Amino acid sequence: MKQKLTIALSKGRILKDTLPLLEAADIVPAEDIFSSRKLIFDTNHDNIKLVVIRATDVPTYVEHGGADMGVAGKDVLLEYGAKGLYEPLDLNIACCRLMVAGMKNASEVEGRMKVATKFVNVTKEYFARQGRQVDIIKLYGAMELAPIMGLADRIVDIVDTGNTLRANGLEQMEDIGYISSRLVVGKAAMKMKHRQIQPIIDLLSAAVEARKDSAGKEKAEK
Ligand code: PRT
Ligand code: MG
Repeated sequence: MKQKLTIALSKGRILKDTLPLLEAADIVPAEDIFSSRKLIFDTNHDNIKLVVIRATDVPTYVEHGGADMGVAGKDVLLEYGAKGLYEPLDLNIACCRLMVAGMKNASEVEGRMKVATKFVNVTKEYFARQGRQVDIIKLYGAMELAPIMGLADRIVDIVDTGNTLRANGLEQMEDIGYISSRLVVGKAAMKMKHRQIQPIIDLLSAAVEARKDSAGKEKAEK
């Protein structure tokens, strides 16, 4: 008999790119997620359900077994610091970079630098690894505003096109790392439901490769 399987999806910008990958793995929600206020969705499989939650809650659900597997940004995973999670697949969606940024042409900071970010743990670790002492100011949104208002010398935030930084008179200064969305699987789930989970990982992996190939072809044709 097939065991029940729950997959946690990050709502917001990741979701739109996640659904086609799931569909390629033959997992299709029974109704339109975007026009519904439900949190739990049935799928074309009796035993598989999707829960759609805040991105930052995905690792918590998966680590504690509230969901068996999930999709979350590497930024969220790094900040959460999950030990009880496997990360078997880079889904290659919602790709971006985590950056240190500041006002354009800002001078060197003397003394302790003030860094505003929502990625407190990642930021602490990044500067500590370099032996640089900083004061971290936790924000929940619009980090770009902090240097403009004199709240902080620098920010640590996600950068994709760089348009948001430019539009606010900021520039990229240091590249902390590459971010994309990852498939995560709970350690308990991987053990207990391996026979169900492994084929899904394989199908998702094939879908990721197929998507890379078609993106490559599109580029070559341009
Ligand atoms: O919005 P909410 O607080 O509910 O949650 P969230 O911000 O975590 O969710 P969402 O949907 O905004 O982002 C989910 C995930 O998408 C992030 O965790 C990243 O893994 C990934 N991602 C990819 C991005 C971006 N690209 C991105 N560009 N997340 C945020 N941005 C923002 C960034 O914060 C900045 O304000 O877009 C702006 C920069 O974009 P550019 O193109 O102007 O450089
Ligand atoms: Mg957001």
